[in-house]
Amino acid sequence: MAATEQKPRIFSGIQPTGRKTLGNYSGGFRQYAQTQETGDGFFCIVDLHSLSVEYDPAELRRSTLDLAALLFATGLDAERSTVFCQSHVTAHAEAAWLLSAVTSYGQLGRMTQFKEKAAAHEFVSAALFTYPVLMAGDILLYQTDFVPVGDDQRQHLELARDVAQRFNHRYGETFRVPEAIIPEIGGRIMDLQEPADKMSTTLSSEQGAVYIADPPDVIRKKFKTAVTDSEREIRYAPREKPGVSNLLEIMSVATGESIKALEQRFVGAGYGDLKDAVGESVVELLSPIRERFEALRADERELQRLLSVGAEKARRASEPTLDLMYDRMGFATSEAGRFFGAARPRGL
Ligand code: ATP
Ligand code: LTN
Repeated sequence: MAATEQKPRIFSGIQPTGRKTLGNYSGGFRQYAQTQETGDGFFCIVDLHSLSVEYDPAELRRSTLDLAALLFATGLDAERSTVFCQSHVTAHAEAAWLLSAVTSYGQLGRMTQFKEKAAAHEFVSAALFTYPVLMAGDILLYQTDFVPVGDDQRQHLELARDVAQRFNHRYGETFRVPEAIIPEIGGRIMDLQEPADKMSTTLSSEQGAVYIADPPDVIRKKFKTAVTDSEREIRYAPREKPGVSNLLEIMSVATGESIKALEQRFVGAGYGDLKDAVGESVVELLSPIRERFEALRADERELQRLLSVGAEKARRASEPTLDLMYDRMGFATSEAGRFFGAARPRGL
């Protein structure tokens, strides 16, 4: 089949460590479920990425299954989409090494996420530094067209595109050059207490982040104490009024109403009214997700079964590209070794 007749390939990754936030929902989960409607979606629980900062091995196992439950609870369908674990598909680790040869050391050092996380940890691992190379491999192995992510991943996506182009230039056409899809509204949800910073799984305070698993009363309280400003006017102006603008974006994500419509709705209202309304809209958004999540996470065997179906599909989809990478880079085949030429990646 010609490439143009295929559905676009969608790929995104999400880390299994830490409690997932409303920011992850807005820039991540929400988009995954939407893009699955039009594309051929691969959604990867990036457990190998989680080694880059200190973590607890016993917790990783449980939180990996929890994240699978959350991906299904937010609307991914195991029949239509491929949901799998990065460590179950060894091509990811292999691709990262091969691609490190075409990744610039200087560019890795300029990554904002690396600088922020390096500053926050006493032990800075080499994995934290090379993290974007593994991410580039995740995406490129699947000949991905679109990558739905939050705004914080823009720089990593740029690096993945550079790596693809450098490889193609040096070794011959091998990868599709992927494009990021970042939502215009809700691409960067800010911390409720520090509206100049993004709401972060690892760097936000308990009060600054809303967690998908927070009970309704906790959510309401977090919004009641959200930082705003000393004016009274409810309008969208992210630079001058980051706190209020963030609340409007959150409400737009939760209800589907435009920012304009919300500004009109709140003409003459006070910040207290806005906070209550946003809190309520988020409770309504997250409650059904939390219920589905609780039901799904109870059945560990079923989650493991679904992940093994996903891993098999992901292995089959990534294998031809990995073979082609080895081939193009000049690795010899052994008699029993990798078979070249039998399979080609989609579209090549
Ligand atoms: P950390 O906050 O520690 O950097 P993370 O939450 O960004 O971790 P993941 O859980 O892998 O890491 O992120 C999954 C998705 O959520 C990514 O696409 C990321 O861009 C998106 N995301 C994360 N935080 C936000 C936010 N505040 N607003 C919008 N999208 C976000
Ligand atoms: N770096 C991303 C997680 C991630 C990812 C990916 C996202 C790893 N591999 C591939 C999109 C595509 C993060 O920190 N949120």
